[in-house]
Formats: sequence, C-alpha cells, structure tokens
Amino acid sequence: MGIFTNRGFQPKRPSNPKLPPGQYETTDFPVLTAGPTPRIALTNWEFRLEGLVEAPMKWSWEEFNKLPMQDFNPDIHCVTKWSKFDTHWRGVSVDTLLEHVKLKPEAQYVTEFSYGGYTTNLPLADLLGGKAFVGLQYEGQPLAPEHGGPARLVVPHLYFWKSAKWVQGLRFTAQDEPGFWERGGYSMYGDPWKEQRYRDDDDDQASAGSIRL
Ligand SMILES: Nc1nc2c(c(=O)[nH]1)N[C@H]1C(S)=C(S)[C@@H](COP(=O)(O)O)O[C@H]1N2
Ligand SMILES: [Mo]
Repeated sequence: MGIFTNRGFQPKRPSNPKLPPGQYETTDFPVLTAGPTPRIALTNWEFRLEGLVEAPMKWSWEEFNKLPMQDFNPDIHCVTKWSKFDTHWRGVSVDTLLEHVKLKPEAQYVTEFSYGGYTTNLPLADLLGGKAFVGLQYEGQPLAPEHGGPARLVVPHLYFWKSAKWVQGLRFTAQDEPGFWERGGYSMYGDPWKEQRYRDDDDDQASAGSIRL
C-alpha cells in the first residue's frame, strides 16, 4: 500500500553486498601479468624476509613447505574491475612467517618483491592478523605458473595487484615506497571498497609524502 510498497521504487537488480563499487562478478580467473611468466626451479626457489629486521630470514622450498599451512577462501578484486568470489587456497599466513624474525620498530611498510622484478607496497598492518598469506595451492592443485606458482602473496582485502605473483620475499621499510604499478600512478593503498584505483583516489594520509602523478 502506498508509495513505500510500490515495486517501482525497488532497484531492478539488488546490488551484491560482496561486490565493491564499480566491480562485476566473474567465475573465470583472468591472468594479468606485466611481462613474461618467470619459471623458477624449486631447487633454486627461496623466500626471504629482509630490510628492517634484526636478522634476515630465508627458507628453501622444502623448508617453506614444512611451515604450518591453513585454508583461505577469499573474494578477490582486480582493479580492471573483475571480482571473483569464494576462491580456495592453501598457504602460510604472513603471521606465521613473522614468528621467525624480530621486526625493528621503524618497520611500518612492506615491499613485496618477486622473481621477474615485480614489486608492490603496502602498510605492514595490512599483512597481519590473518589478512594475508603466501598461497601455494589453488583449488586443491599446486598454484599454476601463470597465476604466480610456485608461490604468490595473496592480500584479498586490497586490489589484486597488491598480491605479488612469484613472490620471492618481503622487505620491511620505514616509508611507504611505491612499487611497480604504484610508480605508474596506481594507488598507494588500493582499497576496493573505497575504489582507490589511482593515486588521485588516495586519501591525503595515504598519499602524504608521495609524488602525485
Ligand atoms: N609478479 C607479478 N605479480 C602480479 C602482477 C604482475 O604483473 N607480476 N600483476 C598483478 C595484477 S595487476 C593482478 S590483477 C594480479 C593478477 O593475478 P592473476 O593473473 O592470478 O589473475 O596479479 C598481480 N600480481
Ligand atoms: Mo590487476
């Protein structure tokens, strides 16, 4: 009765609360890489924690696979506007990795660095508390090379470019140092819920001290 029950006032397609603004859902898993897919022999693979730590740490593939692993089922959001819901990963949380180093107090930011030279930056806090992991398996299989295998970082609450494929390690820094896409004008932080795609979308705090492109 009356205008409050008039169906004409209902949105035609109710928006999905899992879908950040400007995104669409896909069931594909698109591949997005700047450059060729690096092939890393597992005998040469290593993962490092370096920078502002009391003593750097590194693991071989064999050592890394003995670390405690967990299942993660995140929704992921790419800045090119696809989102994929309920992906299934197995990997090692960054919290578990950090049990093996003592961070210096100035360590407030992290640069993820990869085989092949890719880098991406984010605040340390965004890797803690179960929010990020190094994924080794995807949908019950070893992670495919094109998606970052043998191992990639996954930080699902930020746009997916903050999830470095073929990750080689984490470098702890005092300042927020722009990585590959960030130097090209992408957001220093990349919150999909705030639609922080480009540097101009960052709030003042996130872009303070960085070059505005
Ligand atoms: N090493 C590396 N990691 C990377 C990239 C890259 O080019 N190189 N691209 C990023 C971008 S822009 C996205 S959207 C995702 C894509 O991951 P996918 O190819 O598994 O979908 O990886 C991110 N991680
Ligand atoms: Mo992306």
